[in-house]
Amino acid sequence: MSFTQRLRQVQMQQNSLLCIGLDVDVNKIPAHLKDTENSVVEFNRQIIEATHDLVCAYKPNLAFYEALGERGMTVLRETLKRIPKSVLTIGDGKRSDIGNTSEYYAKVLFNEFSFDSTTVNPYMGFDSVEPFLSDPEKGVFILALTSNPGSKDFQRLKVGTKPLFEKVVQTVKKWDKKRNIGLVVGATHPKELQHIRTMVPSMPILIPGVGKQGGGLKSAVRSGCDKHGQLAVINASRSILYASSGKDFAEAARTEAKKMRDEMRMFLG
Ligand code: OMP
Repeated sequence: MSFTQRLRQVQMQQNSLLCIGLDVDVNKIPAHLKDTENSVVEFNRQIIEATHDLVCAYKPNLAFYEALGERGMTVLRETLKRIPKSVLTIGDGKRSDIGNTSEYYAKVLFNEFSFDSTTVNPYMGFDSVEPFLSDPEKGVFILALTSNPGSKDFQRLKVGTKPLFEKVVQTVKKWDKKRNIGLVVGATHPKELQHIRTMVPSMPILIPGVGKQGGGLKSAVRSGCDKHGQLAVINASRSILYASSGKDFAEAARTEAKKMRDEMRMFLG
């Protein structure tokens, strides 16, 4: 089964488009957990336990685990163990390099950590992306138009008459022989998201940038989904993880995640 089919199945079973970004910042962990030996694992465990029925995916951003030094890899592994198999995982590393090195990045993400999918930067071209594509079951979300202000510096530059990000979308579509490629498009660009969805009617789109970055949920859902109301994976990290800094953090995360999940269903109609 291809990654795109897996995503459809999980979104149908979970009845959710929501992805929670497990971007755990040790400085923001509730005070009562800070003294425990495995505070980050315990924080993640409680977040996952409180929200796993509301999401289609969890997306640990590798930066937050690498920042923990040596123990970061153990924390990541222990976190992944706690994610039920009914939900997909996205290892957010935005990696890519010359083919030989990319092969090792792919090995780390897909074999060592067994992520179901990852984010990849297309700037170095096909040979840098190809090693991530070999297993049809493993998904590769390629950066098209990112949510941050700097996305205008390169991604919107004109190549001929079209912006570079459109060229990326057109090209990546041709690479998608195994139906395991998706795109990353920020919720902060609603018009462009709508246009990109018309260019790729049946490709997964990871949509970060709602919540703290100011992107709207309604446009993310209405413009990001395919005609079956699927394949948009809408990510929120800080707004859910840190909904409360008290002992009730997991409950507050659940309340926020449920609110988002329910709003998404409402926007789908
Ligand atoms: P919040 O702003 O806290 O919801 O976090 C957003 C998450 O999505 C972070 O892990 C970012 O690294 C990631 N992200 C973006 O914010 N913008 C993008 O364009 C792409 C990503 C990503 O690839 O996930």
